[in-house]
Amino acid sequence: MKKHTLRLALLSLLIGATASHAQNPLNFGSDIKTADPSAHVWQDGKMYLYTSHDEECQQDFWMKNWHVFSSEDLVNWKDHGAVLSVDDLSWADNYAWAPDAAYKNGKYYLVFPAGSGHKDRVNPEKSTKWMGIGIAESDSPTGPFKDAIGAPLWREPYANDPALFIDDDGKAYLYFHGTNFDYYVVEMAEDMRSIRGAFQKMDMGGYEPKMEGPWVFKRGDKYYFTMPENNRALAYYMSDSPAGPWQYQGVFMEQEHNSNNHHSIVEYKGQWLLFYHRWLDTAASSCEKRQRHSAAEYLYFNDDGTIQKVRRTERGVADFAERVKSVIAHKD
Ligand code: FUB
Repeated sequence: MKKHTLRLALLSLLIGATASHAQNPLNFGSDIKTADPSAHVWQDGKMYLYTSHDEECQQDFWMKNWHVFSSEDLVNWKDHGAVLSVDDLSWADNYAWAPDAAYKNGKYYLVFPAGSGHKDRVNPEKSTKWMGIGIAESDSPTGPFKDAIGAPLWREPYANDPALFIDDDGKAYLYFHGTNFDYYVVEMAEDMRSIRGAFQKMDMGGYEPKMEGPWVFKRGDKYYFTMPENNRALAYYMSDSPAGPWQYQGVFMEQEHNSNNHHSIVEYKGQWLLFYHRWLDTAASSCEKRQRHSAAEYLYFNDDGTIQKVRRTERGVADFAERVKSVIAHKD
């Protein structure tokens, strides 16, 4: 009996310890529901997450604003609030979907999809929904951001899920999800207020599944184009150039609950990190459905540059600060 009680006590201690170290979903200090986290590390050495914001129990992805969060240890996050809202736009009133951000010319840019109208799921021909991509700027990484041109960057094709990649030579490339325009890239003009040149169809090596939410990053001299394949499992391509040709490498995070995922990848303090969202049951919620929450995991590469499979964990990057400290200690 005594042995059994001791075992139980040890078990609850262990569960308590694990729970207190659980860091997924990320703790933003409130029960705000966030999705589509785009991670960036700016000159001040902090990690910034630009996210979309699901209203409680949201229906059909009607979303109104974008938030920014910052952290230095990936455990304690500061919510800088809604840094831009569809109410600030003259050309859209809904669909504040997956944003991204960039730093160029001494300014911070928020690139965001927004739109108007309704999607008619029963009679799609009656749908009036339209989406485009806007660009907003600020002197601060935490905004507030101001719509830089008072219009979308273009009206056709229908597009959302922008990802901005600034290469080492300062050129800015914009990737996105577009109707009949997936796997296209377009350069941004130097002042970031318009696109430069034509949309370029990228060579994806003959494999072009349905996708949304692209992300591009560089590691060493290799470029990575990552995306949720069929809007679900995270998959990637590699290339020697930001515009391809790309070679498909496979899935690095499996799908969960047949639900969408949206992600970003960044190196911070020597660790490669994957930010993504999970659809989780929310106990204290007024609706009986899963809602989206931002989460993070470590990302590991093989010697040949390929990405190792990532599992979703509750612990996430809870030990980030200790890890960074121990890497520094081992270097000394
Ligand atoms: O958050 C709204 C939409 O859901 C995003 O734009 C897609 O990538 C998916 O995550």
